Amino acid sequence: SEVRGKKGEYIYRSKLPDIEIHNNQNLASYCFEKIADHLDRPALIDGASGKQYTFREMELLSRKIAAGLDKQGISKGDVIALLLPNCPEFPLVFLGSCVRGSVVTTANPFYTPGELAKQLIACKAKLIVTFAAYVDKVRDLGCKVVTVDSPPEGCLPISVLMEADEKDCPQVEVDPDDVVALPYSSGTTGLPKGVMLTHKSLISSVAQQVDGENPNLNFQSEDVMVCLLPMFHIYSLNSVLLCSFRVCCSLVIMTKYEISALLGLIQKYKVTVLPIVPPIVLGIAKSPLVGDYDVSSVKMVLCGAAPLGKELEDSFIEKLPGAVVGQGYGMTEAGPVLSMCLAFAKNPFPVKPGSCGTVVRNAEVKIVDPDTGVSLPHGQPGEMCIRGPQIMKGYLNDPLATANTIDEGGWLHTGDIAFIDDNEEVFIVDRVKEIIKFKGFQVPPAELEGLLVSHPLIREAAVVPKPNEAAGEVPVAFVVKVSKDADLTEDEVKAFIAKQVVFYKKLHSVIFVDSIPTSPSGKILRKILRAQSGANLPK
Ligand code: 4UV
Repeated sequence: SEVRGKKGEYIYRSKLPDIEIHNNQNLASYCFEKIADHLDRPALIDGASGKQYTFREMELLSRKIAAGLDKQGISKGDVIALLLPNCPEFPLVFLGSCVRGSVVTTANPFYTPGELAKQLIACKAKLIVTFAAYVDKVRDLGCKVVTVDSPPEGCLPISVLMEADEKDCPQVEVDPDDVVALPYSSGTTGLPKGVMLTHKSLISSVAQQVDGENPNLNFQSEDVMVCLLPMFHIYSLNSVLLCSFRVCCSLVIMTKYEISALLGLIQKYKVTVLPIVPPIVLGIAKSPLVGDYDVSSVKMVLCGAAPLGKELEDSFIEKLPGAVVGQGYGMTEAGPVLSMCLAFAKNPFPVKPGSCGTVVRNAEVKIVDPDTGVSLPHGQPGEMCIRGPQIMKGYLNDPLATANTIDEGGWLHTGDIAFIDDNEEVFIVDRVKEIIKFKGFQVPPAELEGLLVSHPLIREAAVVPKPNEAAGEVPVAFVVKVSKDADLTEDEVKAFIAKQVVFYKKLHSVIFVDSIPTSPSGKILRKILRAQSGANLPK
């Protein structure tokens, strides 16, 4: 393309050679491509109950579920919602939906009815798969509701999907650009939006990680991975579920993360691959329990979704001396993986602590000056941009937000400030986007600001991150009251928000101010507030 040819552009690539990626097929066919030799291997193991599904059963169930979805009126391109904590049914229904040619949107089952309504109405979800405990939150949305456990009145049992006749499985031709997954993300600005990930995007992303003679993430069918990260988040959906299916390794599923339960599962199933996030790294580094379990099977620890400090990484390595510890850097819109630690490769490369890995193969990265758009050489920090077959098709029904994120040259702008060192490793140093990350979960300031100004006594509000050891960041609000003597306390504001949002979006503190600093164009000057949120409050 013309951008590539421009003189003076600095473009970064993986140290691994490009590979041929067969991304013009159904994502489910791609995931099942190698199962023939592993049919009786456990694909999914429910950690709590021990219940297992082999690859043979998983593949058969994907066709049964596709038939069941069809019977329930789900056509190609229709959206179904998974409102599930981690459980075997999540990947089974996801794969069934791939086979049907429908689209899965994922949401946190702890979301409030308000949060769920916004997403499920916007994407026109037709059917929801959930547990009985969450049904009341989605009753009014006019969707069919299927429950994994015993169905409350008006809902259907999951047997309508799992026990359908696979002979009724519809033959569906998918186009590589058909959407297969629709996670929600606020991206670089504004409210959460539906991220259209296609069969091509997800096949490409998985291939960039685990395919090729020298895979970037080298795990094989003999490996055992543990899935404790929430499946509704793209990190788990892609790098844990889809990657494990592609290589035919076993996946031990944890519904509720708890450190001793995790250590027990590692010991029991001889877990070799441990994908986690920084708060769990912290939990393990600090836990005296690790010595009570045999965790010597763990050979690879992948951390991502939020920054991992070097000291923390060092103290963690002491607990798991036999493992290679490294980071992956992802963003929902990027498909999601942008860079991956090359020490995880089959023929590994030397890497530095604190790096987020090297750009994945079959993709290009640029670091641009956020003000001028000029691309920058090694060592200079700027906005990380990525291009490749794995990035999203766009935001659902939002061409403007799409155009603001993917430029005419096909580059996806991340809103992360990073530099690439002379060893081609990515170091994230700052963020120019609004998003706050609480334990790796997205907290979109625009959503909280919208709720705050809906309060009759609040005129203006701005929400910014404040550093926090346990969570990485927590949201704090700057609030302007309608008048100086308006009767409104910090606790009242916190409670007003808390009842409307999932736990990790709750405000940590509220600071009453006379005005919110804005640019001449009316944009909140978040940098100023971020500095104040760190300085004004006790750490
Ligand atoms: O959209 P999102 O919630 O997406 C993610 C996805 C993360 C990963 C990580 C490893 C994988 O293997 C994988 O499949 C997915 O978090 O949030 C995107 C933003 O989170 C920050 C950064 O600001 C992104 O734009 N972030 C993600 N990973 C890192 C990170 C990291 N390793 N270090 C620092 N910040």
